[in-house]
This record gives sequence, structure tokens and C-alpha cells, in this order.
Amino acid sequence: MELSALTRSVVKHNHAIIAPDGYINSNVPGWTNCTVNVIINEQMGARLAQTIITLREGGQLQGQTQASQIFFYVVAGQVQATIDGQEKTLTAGHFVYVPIEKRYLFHNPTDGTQLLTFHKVYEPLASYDTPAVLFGERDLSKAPVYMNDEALRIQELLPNELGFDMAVNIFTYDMGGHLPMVETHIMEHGLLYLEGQAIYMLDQQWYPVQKGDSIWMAPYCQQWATTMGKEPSVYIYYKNVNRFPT
Ligand code: UGY
Ligand code: MN
Repeated sequence: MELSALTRSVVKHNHAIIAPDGYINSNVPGWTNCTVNVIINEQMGARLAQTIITLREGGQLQGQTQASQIFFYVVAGQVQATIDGQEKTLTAGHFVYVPIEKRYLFHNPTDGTQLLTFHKVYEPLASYDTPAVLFGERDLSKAPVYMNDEALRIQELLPNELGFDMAVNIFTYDMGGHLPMVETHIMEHGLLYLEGQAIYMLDQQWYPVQKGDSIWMAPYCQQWATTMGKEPSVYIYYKNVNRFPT
């Protein structure tokens, strides 16, 4: 029997690892017949929010984005999305980016459908349009090699354009893949492991992590990672981008 007094989750001033074993559910207005776990938000010092939602049969998410844009990614299952009048059926690996002030409805899910969300208050940029609704999907063939290392591939899910102030990328580490350096940077990350196992170094501390784990990295939290085990490790992550360092 596992000891209920132990967890791999940690919450520090500049990083956190949230493993599913410690989830406590939240109620979110308009999100019904589902389990919502708020993984990252401003209460821990973050400037993004990250949630994981598990929909039951008949579950739905209905609302309108306000100051925050929301990126929705289907981790597992199937759901119908109606965003600003556009309708699509989304399955695992599909995503939709919902800009500010747009109505959204996710409904008719298969039981157990899991969605990941990243939320960020949008910072407009003079003479650039607010981004439009964008649907897309995970596709390794659209993931170029990262920093000349064949073991590392990054797919950028959102356009690399100044109108966007957030990026969401899928990072695949093949066997033997590791970050080529310790990163020290102003951008913040929220992250969910989609596959595999890894060792993550955060602020000079070392953590084993795996599929289902989430990580928060504050600006300047030093970070390095290497894949572990017998299959590639894959994570989807958020990053704030494209604004003046005021
Ligand atoms: O884009 C990034 O900053 C990325 N390489 N960081 C990370 O995976 N921890
Ligand atoms: Mn980084």
C-alpha cells in the first residue's frame, strides 16, 4: 500500500511540481458535470493559470473569455467545440485558442475527456490586431529539430507573431534527449507531461517526473531536463512572449 503521507508534489517560491495524487477539485461557474483542478494560478505567484478538466458524459464548459485569453488542448477523449460561431469536433491532440471577449462552448464529450487549459491576461500591442480564434493539432512532422539536436523536437502550436503574447509548444525528447544548457530566462512556464518520464532540474533541485505531472517555473527559475526510461518524454508548455521587458 502506498503511504498517503508522501507525495512528489512540491510548491516553492519560484517553481512547483503538481502530481495528480494531491488534486482537490474546484467549481468554476459555467463548467458543469466535470472535475476541475486548478494547477497553477496567481495564488502561487504565477502570472498564468493552468487547469486540467475531466468531463463526464453530459458535461460542458460554457462562457465568454474576458481579460484572459484561453488555450484549450484535448489530452484524451473527444468533445464538440463551438467558438465564436465556429463548430468542430476535437479529439486527443487537438487544440483551440480562444482570444479575449469570445464566447465558447465545449459539449457532448465522451466520458472521461480530459482538457488542459492555459490562461493569460492579454497585453495588446499598439498597431497589432488581437489574434483570432485558432484551431489546430499536435503533429510531430511539424516539429523541427531544436538547437541542432536530433533527439529534441519542438512544435509551436501558436503563430510566432507579435500579436500573440503567449506561446504554447510541444517538446518531444527522444531517448537520450536533454536540454542543451541550463536555461535562465525572464519568461514563465506552465507545463504538463503528456508522455514518458524525465528528471527535471528546477532552481538547482532535481525531481523525477512523469506523464500527468504539471510544473510551474517562475521567471528566472533555472531549468534543465533529461528524458528517463524506455520511451520518449513529451510535454506541452506555456511561455509568455513578445512584450517589452518593462
Ligand atoms: O522555450 C523554452 O524556454 C523551453 N526550452 N524551456 C523548457 O522546456 N523548460
Ligand atoms: Mn524555458
